[in-house]
Amino acid sequence: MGLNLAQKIIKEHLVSGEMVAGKEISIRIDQTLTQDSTGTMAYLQFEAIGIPRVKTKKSVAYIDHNTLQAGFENADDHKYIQTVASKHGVYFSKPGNGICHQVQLERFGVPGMTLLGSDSHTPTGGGIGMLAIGAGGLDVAVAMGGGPYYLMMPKVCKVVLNGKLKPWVSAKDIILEVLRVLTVKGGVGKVIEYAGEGIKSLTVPERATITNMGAELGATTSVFPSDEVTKEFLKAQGREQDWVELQPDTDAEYDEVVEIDLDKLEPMAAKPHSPDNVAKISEIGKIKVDQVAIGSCTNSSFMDMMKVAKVLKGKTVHPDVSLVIAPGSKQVLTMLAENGALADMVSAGARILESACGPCIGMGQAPASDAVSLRTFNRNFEGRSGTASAKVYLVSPEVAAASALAGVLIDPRELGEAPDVSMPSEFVINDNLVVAPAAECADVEVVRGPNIKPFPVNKELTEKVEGKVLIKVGDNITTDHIMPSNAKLLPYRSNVPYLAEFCLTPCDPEFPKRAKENGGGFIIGGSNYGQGSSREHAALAPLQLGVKAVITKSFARIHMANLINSGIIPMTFANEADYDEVENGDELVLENAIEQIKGASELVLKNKTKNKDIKVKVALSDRQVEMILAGGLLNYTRKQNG
Ligand code: MIC
Ligand code: SF4
Repeated sequence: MGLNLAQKIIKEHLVSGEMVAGKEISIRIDQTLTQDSTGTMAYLQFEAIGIPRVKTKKSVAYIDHNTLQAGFENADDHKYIQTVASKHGVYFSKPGNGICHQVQLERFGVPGMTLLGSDSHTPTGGGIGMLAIGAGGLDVAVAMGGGPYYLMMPKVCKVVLNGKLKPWVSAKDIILEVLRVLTVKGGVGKVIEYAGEGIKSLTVPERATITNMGAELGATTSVFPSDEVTKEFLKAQGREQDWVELQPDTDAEYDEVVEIDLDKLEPMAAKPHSPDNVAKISEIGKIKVDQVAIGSCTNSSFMDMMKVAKVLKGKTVHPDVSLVIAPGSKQVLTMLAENGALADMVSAGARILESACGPCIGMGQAPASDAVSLRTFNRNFEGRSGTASAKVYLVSPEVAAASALAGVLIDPRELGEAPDVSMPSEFVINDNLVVAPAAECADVEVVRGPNIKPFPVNKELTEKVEGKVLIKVGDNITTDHIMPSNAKLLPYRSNVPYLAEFCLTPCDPEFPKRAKENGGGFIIGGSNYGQGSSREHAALAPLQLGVKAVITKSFARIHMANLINSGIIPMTFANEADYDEVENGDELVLENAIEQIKGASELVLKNKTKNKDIKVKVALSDRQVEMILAGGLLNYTRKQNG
């Protein structure tokens, strides 16, 4: 039987396990990336592991998330990351160089290699034919140290793209359509592999828009073949030597197939408050728009920006609209400045932001109360923009630019002929904002500001795990609910005790207080609990507050791994109906915890308040069982190393 693309790359990197879907495997990691908001934790953990120099082919530390620097905290974190990176053999991408995923694609991504990143949108690298996976900082720290990355062997879903996109319809509309079909849970446990005639007409940055937002499907990753289009892109980036051809075998098998006719797609939007709440622009109608934000790791490539500049050229942004644009990288911004497109944007009234995540993670540009904000980003979870009452629609750059002029959401096809934008045959290459690591570890002193606090580490599992239900939440709870991120909180990513005071507060402002008063306890969640970001703070903050287990209908992949890494037991209801029976304040106890966790996948949890047994599942590999027993990955690794 032939192999599909995902299986080929996995096979090439397999360290342990059998390539059977649902079984734990481990793979060798060639490249890693970190960004500043998850990076401090990743490097603190790397230091705790105690390996002097990274063992990957290339590791890069980016500063792109928190660039406001409203106080010393943030600048301190940047200094820490720069010095710790230099000491341990990691390249440092300075603030201003761009959004990690955009820069990684442009300058470092190599088809066929594996990339592990402490950011959930790491799969952007799938656009260039990498197996690029998002993970918690600790997993990335282990990978930097040369350890393999453990994951469940995914199923592979083939998405066949037929035909060709019509004018004004873009790559964003393709991934919105995939989200409409598969939903935010549809990719869990799967790699999404793109195939079909239609991919030939998609450039690498367009493919990267699709693999980037594959994160919103809950997928392990998404991947495109590496073909002539990939070669052209690498050549234009001066990296033709990095190209290899990668195709699935002709008799490759897939677990699932989805077909999409590109000719039939229309401009679409994901309506508030979920990336899978997708409708055609023509169906949504001409709603009034207050803000338009163009950029983010999904849609900030040179081509995207050129389309926007051409729509704006010679026009003026509607008086009631605030338009902000953040080009994705220094390369993109330089090219826009050199060819005059930047002037077209500015003279139309766009406010240009630095090449960073910015409004996507609530770092500024929070919309007005009840405002409608159109964003070319990938997530529109409630409150993520920084304004709880804002209504965020996720759209393509074409829809965003056209609507910024019109003042209402419009189908850009109303503007007539679509702008003609083609891939440059040469990008402007200048990597002067990438600082190479020091040749010798000893030459660098790591600088640690007062905001960098020790992170919580769990203890070995006890015989009895007991406590109260501290909170009960519904389906699709995101990491933005569990550990909110915005301009006020992002500076504290290396200060878990402070962050913990805000844990789950969007769901219940009293949660941190209650958790502390009760000496910790249990969280009850619905399905797809923990979707979204890779931030392990969504596990570390509950750990700080004494949370022992989280019981849900189902988990999102990265968050579940982060809980296990923190030694918090992820349980799922064996019988989903039991979710309805558990209430806030109920006293729960897992007797003989060690024996139960070791012995069976189905455990009995007692609800003492209701005098009822709840059957729960703990779907852990043998290694994960050992991690829970040891009290998390760090303790487990230390134990392994004696
Ligand atoms: C996000 O888009 O939510 C983030 C901010 O990039 C996160 C990482 C983080 O929380 O620092 C992600 O996607 O993993
Ligand atoms: Fe940054 Fe937004 Fe991309 Fe996350 S999704 S990496 S915050 S641009």
